[in-house]
Amino acid sequence: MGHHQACRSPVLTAGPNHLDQDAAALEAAKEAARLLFTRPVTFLMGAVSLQTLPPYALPEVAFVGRSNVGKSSLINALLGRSGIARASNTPGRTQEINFFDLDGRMTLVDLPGYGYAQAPKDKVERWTRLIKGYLRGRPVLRRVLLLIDSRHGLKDNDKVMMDLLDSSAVVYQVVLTKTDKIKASELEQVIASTKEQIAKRVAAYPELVATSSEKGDGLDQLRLYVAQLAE
Ligand SMILES: Nc1nc2c(ncn2[C@@H]2O[C@H](COP(=O)(O)OP(=O)(O)OP(=O)(O)O)[C@@H](O)[C@H]2O)c(=O)[nH]1
Ligand SMILES: [Mg+2]
Repeated sequence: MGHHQACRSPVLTAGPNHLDQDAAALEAAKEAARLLFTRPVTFLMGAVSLQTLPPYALPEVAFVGRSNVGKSSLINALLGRSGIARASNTPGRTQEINFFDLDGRMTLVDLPGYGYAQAPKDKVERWTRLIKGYLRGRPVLRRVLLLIDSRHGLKDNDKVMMDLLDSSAVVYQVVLTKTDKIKASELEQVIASTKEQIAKRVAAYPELVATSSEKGDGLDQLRLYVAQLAE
């Protein structure tokens, strides 16, 4: 530090120094978040009923959204590993609530999708009961990531899900998926309209994240959000 700087008043030097510190802190947090997602992951269990949910332990982050929106793919992409969560072209692939332990620091939860029209009615009812029961009755659930296909935006059944989360006071954050499938201008539009719609919601986290599990866009940003919730 030169003579110049030493002579400046503390007030004048506080600004830039603080910005440096903030930027350094942010970089450190990003690095820690990236690191967390390289750590060992273990599949804990798949629950097919509310009676068989695992006991409360670590903070949980749940991946929720319409069938085929990309929940399982996003979990794999965040972890940089394929095949941890089962993803597939067939809608309705994930049929139970799957719990993954991330390094004993948090639990990632992959839920069955909703809104799959071709699914047999009794199955849909069973899944709906299971998803609702889990989302309403889980004290360790720190945040729901509500996945929305960036090509489609919020659909009626997403709004029903948001109603449920609002009324259960579960904080949810919208994550747009499959951004590699649309143009940048379209993405901007869907971001703006989605933000406008979540602004009126009581339990919605105001910031959304636009992601592509395919290309990796937005994953570091999402890792940072999720890592803040780890123990
Ligand atoms: N292009 C592209 N395709 C994606 C992306 N994410 C997921 N997909 C594809 O979308 C399909 C569904 O992905 P899944 O991850 O199985 O979706 P899901 O939400 O877990 O589906 P369910 O378990 O049935 O509810 C698969 O064919 C994926 O390869 C993405 O970011 N970009
Ligand atoms: Mg799935």
